[in-house]
Amino acid sequence: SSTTKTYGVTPPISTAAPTEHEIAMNEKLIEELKREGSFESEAESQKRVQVLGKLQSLTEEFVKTVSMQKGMSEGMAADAGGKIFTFGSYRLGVYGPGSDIDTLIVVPKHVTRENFFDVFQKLLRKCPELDEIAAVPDAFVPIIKIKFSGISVDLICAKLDIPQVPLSLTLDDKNLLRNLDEKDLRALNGTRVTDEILNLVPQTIVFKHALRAIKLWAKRRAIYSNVMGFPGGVAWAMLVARICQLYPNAISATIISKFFHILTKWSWPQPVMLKPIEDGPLQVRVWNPRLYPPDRGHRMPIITPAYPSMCATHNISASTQKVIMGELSRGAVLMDDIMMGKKTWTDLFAKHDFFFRYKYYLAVYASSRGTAEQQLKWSGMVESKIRLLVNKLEWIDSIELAHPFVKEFDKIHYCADDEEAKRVADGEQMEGATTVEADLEKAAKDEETKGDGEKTEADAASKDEAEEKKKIVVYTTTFFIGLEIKLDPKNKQLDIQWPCKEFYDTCRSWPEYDEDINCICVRNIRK
Ligand code: 3AT
Ligand code: MN
Ligand code: MN
Repeated sequence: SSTTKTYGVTPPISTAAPTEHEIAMNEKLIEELKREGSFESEAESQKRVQVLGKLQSLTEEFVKTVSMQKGMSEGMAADAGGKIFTFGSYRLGVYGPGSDIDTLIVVPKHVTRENFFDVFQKLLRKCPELDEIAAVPDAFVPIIKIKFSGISVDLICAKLDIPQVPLSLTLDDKNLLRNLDEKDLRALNGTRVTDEILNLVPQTIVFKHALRAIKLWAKRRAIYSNVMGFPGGVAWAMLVARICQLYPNAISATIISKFFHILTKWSWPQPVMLKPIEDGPLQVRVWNPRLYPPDRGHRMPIITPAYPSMCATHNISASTQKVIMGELSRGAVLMDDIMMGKKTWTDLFAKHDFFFRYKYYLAVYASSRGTAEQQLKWSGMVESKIRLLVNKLEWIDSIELAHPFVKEFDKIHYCADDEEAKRVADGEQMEGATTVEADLEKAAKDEETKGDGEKTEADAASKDEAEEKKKIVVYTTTFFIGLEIKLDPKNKQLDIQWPCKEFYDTCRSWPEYDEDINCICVRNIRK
């Protein structure tokens, strides 16, 4: 079906229908996506639908229980309702076999977040389908993570200022946001943004297949990670959606080709938007570079469509922008060859060469002498600061590019004594133990052999019995940064003391930092 409606902030570039050749290329694309394991089986998808059905019933039971506890009659309590929504890859229709279901539970005003962690959690624990459960009530977005009938589900909760939440409720009305606290607003945002994106694309199927391809490409090229300063899932979705708006009748293969060509020529920092930015009823900031100086610093702004609009790519730095633009150019060249039959889709999805591309690398070692849990928290905190280190490195004259790798590498070491533990934590060279060079090489190998975006089990440095008897356990997480250097011929020294010092100070100012447990250090490697 062809459409002439205008989607987005400018008229379409072309409303042409696909050619036979484009249709054939599209079929090849779907075949390739299937080969890559992008789609889940029909049976598995059915299971997801059943899980969601069960979660909807549990939500109604939850709201009813709390309502009756608060003195409502059974009839009124049942009418209080409760409804689940989804967001993330499941809602966008781009989920694969390993994806979770990101689920939002919306409750009426008399049901609290405390009730969610108490009453709802108890209901979940009574279900025979429940395999695992972990509640994180003090997270930025409070969450219950479960495995249910073998499927991972992220559950978040939002309370609206209305007495009843009927099944017919939609979340598009921005007046629903009145009188909510920040946590409720954050919980609602994911669903409101994904719903809007889907409403703003001309053909959902075309969008979904194109987004599957772009996500696969971005993961393979190692440019998919919001924390590390690349676009994340929502940002990539909005970019694909914008191209769909510009070619409303095109097929996915064409959208992908246009994606690379349009985005390489885009006059950044002109923002990518799916609709005009709206004003609304809250006292909150809406993205506006004319009003807010920090918004002027966004290099590749991609703006969320739901009120209050925000920039989904504020983490992009000068370096990661260069890397992204390089990948987009590669894509544009390849797409021309693919469309002409000189290359195939497989070539587009080829793996990155991060570990071979640079002569200089930095290895950031975050380590704990303690429990795996302590290391998880510490390394997560350090990960969130890598961008700051990258920004500081960019200030050094001789550093042309500081390219953070999107994934970290975990290891467990069994050490005989204090001295060994200290050296391991520092990523120091020593006989029989780890060296930075060896770690880099191992990371390169791991990347070649492992699947996309898969987080792997921490490697034990040594597994034989004698080693395991060693008393001290040290967990290390290593982050790599590739450096492009242009050394001053008069002063052939690379001095990164200042950025590292600043980075150490930031990490060590973490409230839970304990110098007997946590260690942070940066080492450089010249290949
Ligand atoms: P998968 O198919 O699940 O791998 P996804 O795009 O659904 O891909 P996630 O489930 O990790 O990815 O995230 C879904 C959304 O949840 C994306 C973002 O809006 C929100 N989100 C994820 N992680 C965080 C976080 N740490 N803080 C805030 N929001 C988050
Ligand atoms: Mn998800
Ligand atoms: Mn999730």
